[in-house]
Amino acid sequence: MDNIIPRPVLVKPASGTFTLTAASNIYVEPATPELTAIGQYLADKLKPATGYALKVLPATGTPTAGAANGNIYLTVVEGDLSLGEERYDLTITPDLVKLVAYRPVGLFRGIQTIRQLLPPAIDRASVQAGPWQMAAGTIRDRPRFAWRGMMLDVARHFFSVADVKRMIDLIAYYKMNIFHLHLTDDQGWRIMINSWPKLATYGGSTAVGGGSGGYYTQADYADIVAYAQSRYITIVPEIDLPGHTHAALASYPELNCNGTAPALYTGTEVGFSSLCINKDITCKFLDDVIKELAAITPGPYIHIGGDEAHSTPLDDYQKFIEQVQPIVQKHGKQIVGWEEIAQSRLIPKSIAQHWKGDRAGEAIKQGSKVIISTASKAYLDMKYDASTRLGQDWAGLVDLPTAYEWDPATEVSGAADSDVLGIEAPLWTETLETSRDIDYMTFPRLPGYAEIGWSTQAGRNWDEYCVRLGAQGPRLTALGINFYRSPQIPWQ
Ligand code: IFG
Repeated sequence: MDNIIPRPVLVKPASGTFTLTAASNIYVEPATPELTAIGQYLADKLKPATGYALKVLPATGTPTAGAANGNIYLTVVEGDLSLGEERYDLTITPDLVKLVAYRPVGLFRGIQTIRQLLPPAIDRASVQAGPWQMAAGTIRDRPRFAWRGMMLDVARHFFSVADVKRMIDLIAYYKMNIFHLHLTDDQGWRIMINSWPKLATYGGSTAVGGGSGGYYTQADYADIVAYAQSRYITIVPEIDLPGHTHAALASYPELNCNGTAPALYTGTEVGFSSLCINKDITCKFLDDVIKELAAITPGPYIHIGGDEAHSTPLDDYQKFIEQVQPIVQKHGKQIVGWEEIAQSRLIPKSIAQHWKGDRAGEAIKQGSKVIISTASKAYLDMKYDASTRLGQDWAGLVDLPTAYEWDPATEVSGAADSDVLGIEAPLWTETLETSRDIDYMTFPRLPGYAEIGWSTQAGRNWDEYCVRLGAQGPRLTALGINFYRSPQIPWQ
């Protein structure tokens, strides 16, 4: 019970073990469609390695002694939501695994703990020997931060719906709840906007290095969103504006101040592009894009980028950000932006994402909340060390201790704990082309970010954590993850 990542709030081991068998049932109460689906998710996760087709059955009250023989019981009860909707209590005895939550999302988070309490082979894709035992004990758990996420840049290099779903499933295993999709940039526009189709068909036709690119149809995007929702993960779509817009400018001549569309760009420079701020059609473009994106995004957030607008005069930039915010609000969404947006007047409930510099403090002074993605600690595209083939090093080298030994609450000077929504680890893909490349830079640093987001700061230390991370090695292997076997970790 002492190898779980993220570390639970309270773990009380007890004597004895629970054994999962082919005769075990998963009981849910109340047997609503949502709880039944959560029960089926667990059954589906346990089936490949055990070969058991566990039944999901309705229960009325803790299963009786007869039925309590080696069963799992998932239940949602009325409870104190002041400690958040994701809290859960897990009690394991030799007879019964009982998971109690106060909202279905808490059950889903607790199921990840159940998965980690079973032997590492449980995550293998083919039938293994077993026995499938869990140590008895009690766990009470809930997250520290509400925003615990990863960002994937699908603009520099494009990644398939299947690749994106796989990453969503993996961050769910570590109880993350936000997946930020960086959909547009200079090298590619990756989401179909029906009123401006060439953004995707032409603007999405290439990538860094000149490859074939690609884009998500609105049906693809709906598929990704639904998959994330089934794992209680919110998709945050980003349309990066007014900089990082070369792909859009290349797609429509009328968007350019000089009425001429530049050629597509396949390099890796930043800061050279800008929408034409003082053109009426730019306003129509913004409204059309945000309207369509909001309509297919059930989550509350739209990220409008705002970073590295080095080719937008400051007064134009300030005007632009003040122009975009009411458009996002009109379409019913909350605005998120990289911290440079704090150079403008921000509307209430806007969110600034700290990555470098000191604008996040200014956003807080305006009443905004912040997400912490400090490049020198949380950028997953930073090399582990000088020998790392992939990635960049402009923010420094981010080895495992560097990625773990910090507190989001103290990254922005003047920020109170309540100003910090949480943590997000961005993965920029200038140098990454395959799913295995994504794995290599994301793991094993991501479990640490998940722990920073979920677990209490008190008691978190590298010497204790690195042993727990080492014990995750067989699980990462079982999950088929191409992770970097850092020499800094005592891998089991
Ligand atoms: N900064 C740029 C990204 C990407 C990154 C690579 C932000 C907010 C450098 N903007 O990070 O587009 O190029 O590490």
